[in-house]
Amino acid sequence: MRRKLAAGNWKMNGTSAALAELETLAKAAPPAETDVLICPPATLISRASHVAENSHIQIGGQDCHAANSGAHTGDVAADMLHDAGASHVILGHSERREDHGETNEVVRTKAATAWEAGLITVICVGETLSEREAENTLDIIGGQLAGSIPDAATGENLVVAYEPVWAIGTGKVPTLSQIGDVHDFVRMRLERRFGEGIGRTVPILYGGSVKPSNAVEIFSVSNVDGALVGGASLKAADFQGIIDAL
Ligand code: G2H
Repeated sequence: MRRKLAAGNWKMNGTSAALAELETLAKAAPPAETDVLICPPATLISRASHVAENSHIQIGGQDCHAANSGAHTGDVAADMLHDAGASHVILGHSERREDHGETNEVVRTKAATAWEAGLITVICVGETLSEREAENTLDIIGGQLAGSIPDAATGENLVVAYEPVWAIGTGKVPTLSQIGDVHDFVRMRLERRFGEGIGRTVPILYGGSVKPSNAVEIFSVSNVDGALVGGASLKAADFQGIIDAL
């Protein structure tokens, strides 16, 4: 049985005061069969891990470098995240692909390094509006899956997040059938490449303007195993509403 995952991506938001929101989440009753992950900015990971200790909340990074160490000013290595208390790392978010020119190959190399460090990777894929309008969505997603996920995927080290770029932070949400089509396609590609055992175990998250008010219907779609949530993960009450909808 696949576990469900509610993952919060705080992006470049939050200083010490934001840990109060995490504290509120950590005090809530643990949901059955659902994992809860918060990915704060790198500066807060260590303290967030401390706040979340002995609770059901797991802590993750938002990116890591492809190398384990070295002369890479400003970057963070996967084993540093792990050492700071992270269990997961988000890789290949469209904002990283866009702002930092991350290619599928870069994401794949980072994922391999993250797995060596013992992290679970949340690998993001998604099409732009022009790619959707040109009816290239599944080709783009297929290429990102093939190029960004290393061969050594297991049911335990990989989560895939489908985030249509045009739905991120815009309030625009795809129709349920658009979400379902892509999630079914991702599941099919994972099963075909990694075999049914692994392919059926990997959780597939939807991301892009998920809120407490639309979470129930999004989670009703087949092969939607949870959400990667940006804006609505910043306030404990909103994110708890999404967790409760899973
Ligand atoms: C998509 C999502 C979180 P938001 O990027 O990764 O952000 O929920 O704000 O659209």
